[in-house]
Amino acid sequence: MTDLTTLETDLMAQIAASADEAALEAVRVAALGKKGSISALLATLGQMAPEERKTAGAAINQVKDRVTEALTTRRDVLKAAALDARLAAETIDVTLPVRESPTETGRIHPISQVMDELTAIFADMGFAIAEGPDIETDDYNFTRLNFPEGHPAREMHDTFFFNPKADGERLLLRTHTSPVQVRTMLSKKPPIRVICPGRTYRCDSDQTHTPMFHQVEGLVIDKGSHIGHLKWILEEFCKAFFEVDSVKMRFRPSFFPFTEPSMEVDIQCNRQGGEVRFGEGEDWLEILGCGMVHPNVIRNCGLDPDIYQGFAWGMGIDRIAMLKYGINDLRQFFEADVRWLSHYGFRPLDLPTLAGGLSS
Ligand code: 2NL
Repeated sequence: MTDLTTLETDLMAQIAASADEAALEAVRVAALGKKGSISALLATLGQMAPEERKTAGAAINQVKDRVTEALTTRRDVLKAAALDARLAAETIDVTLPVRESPTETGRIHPISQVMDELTAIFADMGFAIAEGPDIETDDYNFTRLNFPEGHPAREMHDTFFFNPKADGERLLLRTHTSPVQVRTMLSKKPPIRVICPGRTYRCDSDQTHTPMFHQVEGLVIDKGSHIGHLKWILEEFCKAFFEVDSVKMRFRPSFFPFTEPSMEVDIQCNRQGGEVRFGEGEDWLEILGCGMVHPNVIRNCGLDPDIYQGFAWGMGIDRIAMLKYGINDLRQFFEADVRWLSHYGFRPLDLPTLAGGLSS
């Protein structure tokens, strides 16, 4: 009987010492499993005399019942402890603030914003948007635009040239977006109304010039188009873009090889108090160049200048973006500084529309 008592004490100690359910199960199998210690004792009953079997059987079964109960109790304790540990480890703090999505934190670059604004204004007037490659031929960038071979105007463009190809042709980075309009005239039938926004390149870098900059040019080709149409379009554009009810514009004679006559356009403004206000004041600010498309250009692009006339204009997007949004250093546009972008950038879902307001 002392053996039985020792076995019970031993099993009870093992049960109490089980740290998890797996260890407890091992104790159970070792005691009550087929080859377990209690099962082995029960198997000895068969060889006993009936009297002895009665007392021994009762004693072994009592131990078995107490061990089984202890196992059950310990299992419940371990299960509850395991659940408490999981609950503590997997805590979710539902009071934490929700992390903002990129549509909230991202910002649209002011140049992209201004391109979207320009597009909305000219699309509303019936213009299509045309795009072309940044790498161009000398023919499309210069020759067809009435730049004679060896003419100093070619040098004035500070062109980035590629090394000549095997056949001697020398490609270049477009110095203006005019080649896109050349491509449009060569591929589409008039009437043509397009604007061409995009990147342009000149080998020039200082306070007011970057080697890559952005331009938008416009082109209209039709029978009977004239300077009056051009003036109206530019005035309507300036009113819409600068978000004012009236603008005064000044057209000064100028020269471009691809237009005749050619003009530079100033817009009246007020520069008092360190900021520029449009629609008022006595100062003038140059914002674009324009003119009637030179007959040679119309002819070079496969159209008859006696039937079709046209006008065109071009302006620097970076410059008008600086004017509109009070940005004073051109180079900040290209520094990719997130602090600058979070200050000057635009919220991605506030798209510029004429109905909803361009910049509001
Ligand atoms: C400026 C002046 C200008 C054009 C661009 C053009 C294009 C074709 C034919 C004729 Cl295909 N003209 N473009 C015309 C006048 C001025 O740009 O100061 N840009 C920043």
